[in-house]
Amino acid sequence: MTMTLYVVPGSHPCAAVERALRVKALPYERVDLLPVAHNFVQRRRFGAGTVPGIVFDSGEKLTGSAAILRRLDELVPEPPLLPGDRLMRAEVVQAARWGEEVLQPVARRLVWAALKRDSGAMMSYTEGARLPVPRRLAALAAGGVAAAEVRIHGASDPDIRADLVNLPHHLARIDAWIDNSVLAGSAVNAADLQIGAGVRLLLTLGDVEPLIAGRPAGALARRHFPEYPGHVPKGTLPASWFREASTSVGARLVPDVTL
Ligand SMILES: N[C@@H](CCC(=O)N[C@@H](CS)C(=O)NCC(=O)O)C(=O)O
Repeated sequence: MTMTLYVVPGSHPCAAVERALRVKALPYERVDLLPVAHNFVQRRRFGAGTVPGIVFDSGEKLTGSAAILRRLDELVPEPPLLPGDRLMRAEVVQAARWGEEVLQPVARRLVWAALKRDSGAMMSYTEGARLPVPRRLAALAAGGVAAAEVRIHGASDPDIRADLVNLPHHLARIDAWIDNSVLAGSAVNAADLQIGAGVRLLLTLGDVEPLIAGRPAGALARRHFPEYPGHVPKGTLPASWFREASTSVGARLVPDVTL
């Protein structure tokens, strides 16, 4: 089976799917697209503007990391991305959905907010990618791209400050899932991939990395995504936002991790 995977370099849902293809030892061709421009390309090819998108050798086309992971499991059942045990499977499905619907946008917002402040760091996310335009040109467009992505994804300053207040709760939830073996079990599953990729992207932010580094969530991300492009230096996001988040009412609440 051969397939073509359409990605934006550094995109975490794309990384999740790419890792799934490797877990299943499936050969694929990867096509790197540039952020914002990818929207038009994807819309034309798939009818939906996001990455990842995949074209199977049958001609079948699919976008959306969750849908692609599900389809990969149908087409190539071994090794499975969902556990055989019914109860554990339900937990993994729930965690994977949270990883896509809750954590994924948080990581995306934080990265674009940081890149808007330091657009020079954007090219670090394209390391190892084969860009469709000369790198010099891509670098020139970085500032405009970051500003557009901040608008597209609603990554305004108040959004980011709220994300930073919520982040410890998200990390506590992930650590609890690891504790219950929903994540980081003996076999990699769909939730490891969705959540691991989101945390791994967050680890590329020098300002956020210290909040994650020593935690089980950080180890999970590095285990499944040892290599990940991109780095935004510490000090890019205002330090006052982190102080404010750590002293907020939200930070004093016991994280709700009843799973
Ligand atoms: N939940 C979807 C989201 C896909 C998504 O939004 N991908 C981003 C890149 S990480 C994208 O293409 N955004 C559109 C844009 O940037 O214009 C998935 O997991 O596939």
